[in-house]
Amino acid sequence: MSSVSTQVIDDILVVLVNNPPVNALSWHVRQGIQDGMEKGLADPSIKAIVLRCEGSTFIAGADITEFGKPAQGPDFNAVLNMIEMAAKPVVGAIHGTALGGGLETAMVCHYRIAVPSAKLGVPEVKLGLLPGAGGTQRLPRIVGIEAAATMCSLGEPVAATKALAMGLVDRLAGEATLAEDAIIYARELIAVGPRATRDLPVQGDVDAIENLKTVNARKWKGFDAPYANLACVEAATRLPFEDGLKFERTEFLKLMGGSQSAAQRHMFFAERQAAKIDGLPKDLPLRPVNAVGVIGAGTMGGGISMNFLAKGIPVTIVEMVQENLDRGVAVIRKNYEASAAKGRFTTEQVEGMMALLTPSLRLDALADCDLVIEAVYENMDVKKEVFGKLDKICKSGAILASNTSYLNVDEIAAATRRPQDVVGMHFFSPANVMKLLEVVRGDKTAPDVLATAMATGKKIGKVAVVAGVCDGFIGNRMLSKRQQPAMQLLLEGATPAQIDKVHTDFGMPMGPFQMSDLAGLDIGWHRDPARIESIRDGLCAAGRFGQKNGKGFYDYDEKRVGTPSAEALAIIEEFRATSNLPKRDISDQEIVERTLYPMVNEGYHILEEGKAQRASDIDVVWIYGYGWPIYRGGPMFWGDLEGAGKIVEALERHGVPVAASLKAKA
Ligand code: T1G
Repeated sequence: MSSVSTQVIDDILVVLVNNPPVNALSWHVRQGIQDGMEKGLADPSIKAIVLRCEGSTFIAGADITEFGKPAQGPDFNAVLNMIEMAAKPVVGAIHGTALGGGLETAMVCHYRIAVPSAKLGVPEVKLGLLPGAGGTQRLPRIVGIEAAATMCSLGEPVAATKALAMGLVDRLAGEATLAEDAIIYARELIAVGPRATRDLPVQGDVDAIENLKTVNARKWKGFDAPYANLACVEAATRLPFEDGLKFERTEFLKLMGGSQSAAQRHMFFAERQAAKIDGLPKDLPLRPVNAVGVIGAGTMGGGISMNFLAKGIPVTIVEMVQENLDRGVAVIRKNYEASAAKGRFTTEQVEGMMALLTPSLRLDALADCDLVIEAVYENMDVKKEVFGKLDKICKSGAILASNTSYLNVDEIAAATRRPQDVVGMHFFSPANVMKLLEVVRGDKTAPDVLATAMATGKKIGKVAVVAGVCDGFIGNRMLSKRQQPAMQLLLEGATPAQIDKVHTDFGMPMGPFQMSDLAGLDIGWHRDPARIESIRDGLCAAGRFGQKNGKGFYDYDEKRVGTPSAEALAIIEEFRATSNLPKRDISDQEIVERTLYPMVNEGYHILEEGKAQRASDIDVVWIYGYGWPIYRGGPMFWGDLEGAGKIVEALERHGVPVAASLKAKA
């Protein structure tokens, strides 16, 4: 298998990598580069070497699919040392992305030339790893301590133009003339000679490392990799190069052997897998989506519209009442201006997006839309009425989508004569921020409608996951399996703070009761203060609706910081007394067993019913929709780490019916 070839252009040897789709450093690529280098170094007529890639990108890193498998081909570090210590100048010619092991390869090249659109970075921290082939020792020698620490610990790439200013790139090539420009540059360097990166001094302020820890403490809570990355960069400031490499190796192997990186690598592939629809051809023709309609200018309708406007897709937003329409449009503008204030958009871009928005009080303004997304009040009769009208108004072939978060999409579709064109597109609030999109496939949803909804989700920057029609689809269905036992545990003696702490210590952004207070305790409340049938009724009867009025399960200050509430605890106590349940001490382990294990169990039920395509999709839903910590890989991946046997034993001990497939796995 040859994924690396060489070309001789007078006295220059070009080593050309071609390993689609992203020129990952598979063993045969490492072998090919080594062979190419040996050829170039041994041939006296060759005065300089260019390393370049075919296809859409330079090397995008080590081949992640090889991790954990028996090693094949040459050791990566040996290949890198050969390039770095070469007696002839070696130029790295970069286009697309130079990431991870790809940037490490470029950094052992003595010089780097890149097209302006290229991106360079070390994203390993996003895989729970660090640049383990000298990246943490060579990068600070090229760009300085602060920039290296930032790039390694945050994992964000830099544009070639910025890399030029940082010294990471030595020259920019013409966007379409990289091959030629690299040859010209290499020829100029023959007289200059090689420049080994390891010999460069480490410069800059080591205090930058501590500053990064301080600034990112909240974001990095629970993560190992960012700190390991910074420890390696810090080591580069005080250890000789070879000792720094050894330090890096030790830290790398620790991370590679840990569950966090296994979880984050699982998520790397899970996110890409989620985009695939089993049984549908990859190249199924999609329906055009060049004009979108949104019904409802409330929080969800506004957020949904912003996603499309930000991608240059015109939106017609419809409301019933002028006042609501004006408020909705004003909120969209305010949100964009807030983002512009943070430098995300220019004022011109904000005006450009707002110009693509057409407010209307008339549903028939949506007649020519390719996709219409309904985001009105969660009531089946209202939904049916709206879809009945859309059925008469919208052009043939238009996709009719509902943003319902739990109602039956098949029932909504049945309100039209074209159920094949109806699909659920369940966005998460705030819809312009949250990355998850549950695309709900109805019984009659046409394959191209499903595929178009999924592709549209990707186009507007969402991670789209196929869900089947059932109560709460994937995410909310599993959420209810956490909320219900959490309430029961309150009755048996636990407190909201204890239960929430178990979840935040686990890595969730908030626990069941903090989440309820955020959502609002009065959502769906029967509004009869005399009717106390649950703790929530008791809290609502006492006027405790959650964060929105400063009191719920917790009391909230003006900054919405919650503290345990004596009144809420008294209401819980009073309700427990009426339920005659004995109060007892409840361990944190029991809370995990009764609030997290049932979610895993429900995941197996969802798979058994075919409401999710694969277990990893469920993990994607929980990480991108509910803040499940990515270093735990999602409920299904975590369930495997916990062990099916342990989960089944605990569920049975707590009287929870166990899914057959989970029991089988145990
Ligand atoms: N290894 C193996 N497969 C990879 C891969 C990789 N590094 N990168 C991408 N793929 C597959 C991916 O699964 C998908 O497959 C296809 O390529 C297209 O990817 C020693 C330890 C480069 C920006 O973290 O960020 O180097 O789904 O859909 O949107 O220090 O891929 O089609 O079957 O994402 O155009 C560090 C990972 C590795 C970069 C392109 N590198 N890749 O985005 O396409 S660790 C990374 C990306 C390392 C060293 C360490 C993106 C991309 P399939 P895609 P894209």
